Amino acid sequence: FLLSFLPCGEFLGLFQEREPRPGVDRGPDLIRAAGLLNRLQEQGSEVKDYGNLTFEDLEEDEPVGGVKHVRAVGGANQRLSEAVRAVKRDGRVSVMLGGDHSLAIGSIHGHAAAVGPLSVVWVDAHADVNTALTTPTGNLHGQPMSFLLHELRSKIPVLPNFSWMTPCVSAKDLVYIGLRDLDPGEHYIVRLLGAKVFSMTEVDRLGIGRVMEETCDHLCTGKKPVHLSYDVDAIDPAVTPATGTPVPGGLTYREGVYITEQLCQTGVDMVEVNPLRGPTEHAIQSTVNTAVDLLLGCFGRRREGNHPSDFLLPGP
Ligand code: 6HN
Ligand code: MN
Ligand code: MN
Ligand code: MN
Repeated sequence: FLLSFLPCGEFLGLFQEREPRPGVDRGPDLIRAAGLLNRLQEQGSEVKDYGNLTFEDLEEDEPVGGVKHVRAVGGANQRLSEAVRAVKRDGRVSVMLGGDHSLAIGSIHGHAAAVGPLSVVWVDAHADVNTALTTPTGNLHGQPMSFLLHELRSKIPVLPNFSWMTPCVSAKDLVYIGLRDLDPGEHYIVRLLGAKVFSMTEVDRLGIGRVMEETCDHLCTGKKPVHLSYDVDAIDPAVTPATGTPVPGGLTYREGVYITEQLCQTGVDMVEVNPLRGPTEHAIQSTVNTAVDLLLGCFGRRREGNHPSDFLLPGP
């Protein structure tokens, strides 16, 4: 069980191994190997790699009411939360590389502990807001938002290794983009709490330009720091197939990148890159390279081109 790594002038990353679908722990090192740090530095970011967080395997971690790996995931997220808090105290933007999406619990908790109330933009095919009592699979990567939302506090049972955790996000400060595969309980919760949802239907109707305008209006951008939690399965599986729970009909590469260009975030998660789920080497590379491009977009890369502010035009 491990977590990994890297915060920089912008970030932090980590990974985690999970049973039904091993391999997701390899995401961070693949994203590093694809040149993320160099490319961020080339575009002007001062980057510090905080390394991988590693989590010990737990021998005794029986399911709790059907929820799997509760103690391991709870303990891992506690350490992650502290690691992210330290990155924020260093005055940096935190980048957490997963690993699966259950790690957003610690990442968002640590971010909020350091800077106060956050806006959260959750880009995903899934809403990840099942509670421990609504989950049809018992997988914690389908539940992180339920732990984070103030409004669900009374609906979350006491779980081992989660007592450190208190909710830190209000439903009015949450925007979902890319949704297309919700369980009935999740759909009920999202509607009950009134979170802002731009499902793939809204992306089709409005276009990604309007979606991002309305996202920024809704969050009154600038009021609260923004945490961008990006699940690569938000993008269409034709582009990012190497992931645990692919769903057809996703965001195009361009829509995915556009989201990153329009937000100015102080914390980012890039999760669910899983090479063992990629059918071919090309599929894995396409997934990893897309994750890198999304992160570059988060840190100032523009498709029209960029130049350093101190650029000097050479004369003859
Ligand atoms: N992810 N809703 C399903 C569950 O298990 O609760 C799928 C969750 C997928 C999580 O990768 O975004
Ligand atoms: Mn997710
Ligand atoms: Mn997902
Ligand atoms: Mn997953």
